[in-house]
Amino acid sequence: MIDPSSFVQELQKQRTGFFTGVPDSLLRNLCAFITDSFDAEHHIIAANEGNAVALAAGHYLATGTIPMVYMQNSGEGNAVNPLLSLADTDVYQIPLLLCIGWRGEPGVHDEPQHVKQGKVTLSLLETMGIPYQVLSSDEASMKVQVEQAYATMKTEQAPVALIVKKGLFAEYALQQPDRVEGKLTREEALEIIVSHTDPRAIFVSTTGMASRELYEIRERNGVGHEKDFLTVGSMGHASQIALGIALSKKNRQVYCLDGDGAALMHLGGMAIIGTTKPENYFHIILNNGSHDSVGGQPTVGRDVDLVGVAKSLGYATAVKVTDETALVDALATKNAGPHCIEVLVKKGNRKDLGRPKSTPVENKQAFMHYIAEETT
Ligand SMILES: Cc1ncc(C[n+]2csc(CCOP(=O)(O)OP(=O)(O)O)c2C)c(N)n1
Repeated sequence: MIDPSSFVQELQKQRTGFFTGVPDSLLRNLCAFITDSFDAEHHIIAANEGNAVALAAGHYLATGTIPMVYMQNSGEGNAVNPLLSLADTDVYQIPLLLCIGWRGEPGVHDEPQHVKQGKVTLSLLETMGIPYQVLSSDEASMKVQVEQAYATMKTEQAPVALIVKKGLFAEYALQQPDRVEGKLTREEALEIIVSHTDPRAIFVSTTGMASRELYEIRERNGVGHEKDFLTVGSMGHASQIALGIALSKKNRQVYCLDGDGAALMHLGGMAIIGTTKPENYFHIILNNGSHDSVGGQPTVGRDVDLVGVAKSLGYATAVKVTDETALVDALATKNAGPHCIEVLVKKGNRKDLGRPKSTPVENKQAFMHYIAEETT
């Protein structure tokens, strides 16, 4: 195992002093150490991985020192464009150290949304012409790999990736005081939403614990899962999946159950919801000010006015609620949407929270069947 502090020290020896990225569960200990160790000028949790690459490129342009960009391999997709059309040797030749968590590594059991990404993680880098090494769990070898990565970045003037396997980094718990307040847990908020909406309502839930909690609520209630589309991967896209459904199912209420991190990741989607104006659309943002599902690293969700954003982008109504009564009132609106309900929730989840037992394809089939037969 590698101590996150000794890994970061190796990067600092190479003059790296700027860190940016989107948190990942496999990089949880490293992300927590970086979050605790660097101030806002030296560490920025980006809205998405493509933004992180661009932010790091800006740092390089301004300082000539090589920044570090961390991400889950799911985020490679978001990063492909700036890696190939900005940092690449054929374009601006910008050296960046990429640190990528390898979910779905072949041979290691993982959730379905990680399997394909895990299989193509290395070949995707090869296709992009980005040299990589799978980081060693032996401290001395890790140091050599880091030196080699910097040597390559300097000679090639291009990004290089270090791939991080599950369990590589030693435990490091986030020390930062938890400044996020909330009365309801995310799961309590979801329970209230499910029980105060039309029984024919359709739900599209976001990536991470929210989808797992929604699944368990249905199990507890002894009902099926056919009303719910669980966006287990594709973080940040639940709101547009819900929009696509709402536009074609105008006689049904469609609820996007979003996270603050996910909503911020592709915030532009809210402009499309606000201007498309689906009257049957509810955008519920469960705001815990953090990437709770992957370790609780902070987002800027509690520092920005999401209600103001929704209003300015054309949502018919937008409210912020903190307790059950206000949430139930907001859900009871009979006015035409789109509506935005920001629910301030606590961080954290039940320790015994399970995972969906059905496959994504089974989920999709049951969902499509349900909404097809309920068209009229
Ligand atoms: C593109 C991409 N980047 C990163 C991740 C890893 N990831 C999964 S859930 C999550 C946090 C989501 O935060 P938020 O939407 O605020 O919901 P919360 O977990 O706080 O309920 C992250 C970063 C991912 N799945 N996909």
